Amino acid sequence: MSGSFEEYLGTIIREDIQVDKAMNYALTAPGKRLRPLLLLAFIQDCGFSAEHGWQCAAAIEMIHTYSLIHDDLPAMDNDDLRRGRPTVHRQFDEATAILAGDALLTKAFELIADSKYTDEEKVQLVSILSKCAGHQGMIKGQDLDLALLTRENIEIDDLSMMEYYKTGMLLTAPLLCAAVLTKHTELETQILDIGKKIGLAFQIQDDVLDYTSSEQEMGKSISDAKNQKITFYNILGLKGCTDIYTRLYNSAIRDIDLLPIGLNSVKKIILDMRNRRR
Ligand code: GRG
Repeated sequence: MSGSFEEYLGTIIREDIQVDKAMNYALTAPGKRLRPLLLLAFIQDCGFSAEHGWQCAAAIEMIHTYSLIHDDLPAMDNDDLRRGRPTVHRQFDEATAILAGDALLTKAFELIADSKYTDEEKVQLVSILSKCAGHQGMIKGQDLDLALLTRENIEIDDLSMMEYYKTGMLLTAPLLCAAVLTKHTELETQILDIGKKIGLAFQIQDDVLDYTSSEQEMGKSISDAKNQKITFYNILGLKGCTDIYTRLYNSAIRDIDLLPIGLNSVKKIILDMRNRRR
């Protein structure tokens, strides 16, 4: 990620009280920034400057960061390590972690509302982000995930549906937002399809990494095995998972090639995702 976007991220929340410190602690931690990268690559491929996308990319990263803080809480995965650092509730306390997550989510929408985008773009961006993050998006995925914990027979389709909502929708959001910012909303259907593929591929790969990578490499707690969660890895094994996620990433890249706009940098990011080790 370019130094300047990182610097910009660090300037958004002015530190005053404890919750601001916790927000910045989580937001400026070394995440992979995949969602901002996808958005910034898309708009640059369409001839816009990266800076044009910063506010929206930061808003998405804030929503993603909030979801990680809350996902790590004792009531959820109860994890100790995230982005190579103690989780927010371990570094601060549980109440502060809940507040920091809530505040990052709301701040994301403040950032869009106060941004330099046109009023029409703002409304479209808010609509995409609220749908992708909300009760018909990421939160729905988390709810399905909790429901699966008590189920005996879990099929691939159940996991795929849950992951589509939990991880896929927020990975699709940067592409949908970039389409708004570059005036390519006519590509929504194709983008939804591409997002679905990379979201599922990313999550299947995450399940593999949970078993094949170390906490140190991943920078986060490896808790699926600890929590005895059924994952793609349990059902399909290493080879089955690797075949499927590689096929999904490749298929997404072919879909991008069929679009009427050239998205070479986006394709490169998807290739990097395919080869990631964390
Ligand atoms: C409201 C208490 C409460 C909880 C909600 C919203 C939520 C909990 C959970 C969202 C689901 C979630 C955290 C999905 C994980 C998706 C995922 C694979 C995250 C890891 O993404 P990376 O690898 O992380 O891009 P970095 O740290 O690199 O940004």
